[in-house]
Amino acid sequence: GNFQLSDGGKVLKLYSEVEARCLDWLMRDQLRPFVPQYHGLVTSGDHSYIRLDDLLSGLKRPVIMDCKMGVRTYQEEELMKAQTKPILRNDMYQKMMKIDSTAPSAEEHAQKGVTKWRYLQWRDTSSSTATLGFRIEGIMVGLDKAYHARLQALSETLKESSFFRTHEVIGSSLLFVHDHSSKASVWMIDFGKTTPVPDTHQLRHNVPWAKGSREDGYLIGLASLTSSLSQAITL
Ligand code: 4IP
Ligand code: MN
Repeated sequence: GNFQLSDGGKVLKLYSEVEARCLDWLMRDQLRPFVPQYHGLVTSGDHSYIRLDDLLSGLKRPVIMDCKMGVRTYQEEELMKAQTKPILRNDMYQKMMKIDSTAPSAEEHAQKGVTKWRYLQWRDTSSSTATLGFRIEGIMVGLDKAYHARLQALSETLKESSFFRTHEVIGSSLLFVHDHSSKASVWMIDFGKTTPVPDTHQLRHNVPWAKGSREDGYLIGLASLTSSLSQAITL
């Protein structure tokens, strides 16, 4: 996340209308205990921010892990844009080259650019996102059994949540947080690409994505993550 300022137990994150709408809903949803509490908008100069509880506030030498959830990290509209009016991104071509100089096609080498969809899709298939439904974006050192209980509780709550039933959750993370004095916890964060689906269209979250289905594979990721964690704990 692009956190800008910390503000006495709260953090200010650059405003996104999509994310603010999700947070408004989540404050009235069953999932509320699993997200940082939302304290509305703050404007400073030309910029607006959303004000959230600082999940690391009061922790000593906190240990964290950020897992990006779902079987894809691009929105369907990104695929459409790539097919209808492709915009070539040189920065994404460079990031791709840095990781694997054989990844771009001859055409992409010639253009020195790739579409955002191509880059994100390549990141998804070359990481565990496409196969396991999550990838670790930032790492911690050490595991805690309390994480397991928290993930179990989250999984139960997701079944009840009207927000979850009605939103395509893309690019959102589960943030694992603990330090040596307080209990471990897990939080859902980052809703900048999470959008409602029409009333007639409820998402299952536990099936593979097919173009147009809007499915995100969130529960595929949660199950893989939970079982990876169980294996790690018994080591
Ligand atoms: C990043 O790639 C992430 O996918 C960002 O997603 C995405 O931001 C960036 O797109 C893309 O360059 P790397 O992590 O491989 O560097 P997130 O913010 O969810 O991590 P979006 O805009 O899709 O949120 P650009 O277009 O912001 O560069
Ligand atoms: Mn983002």
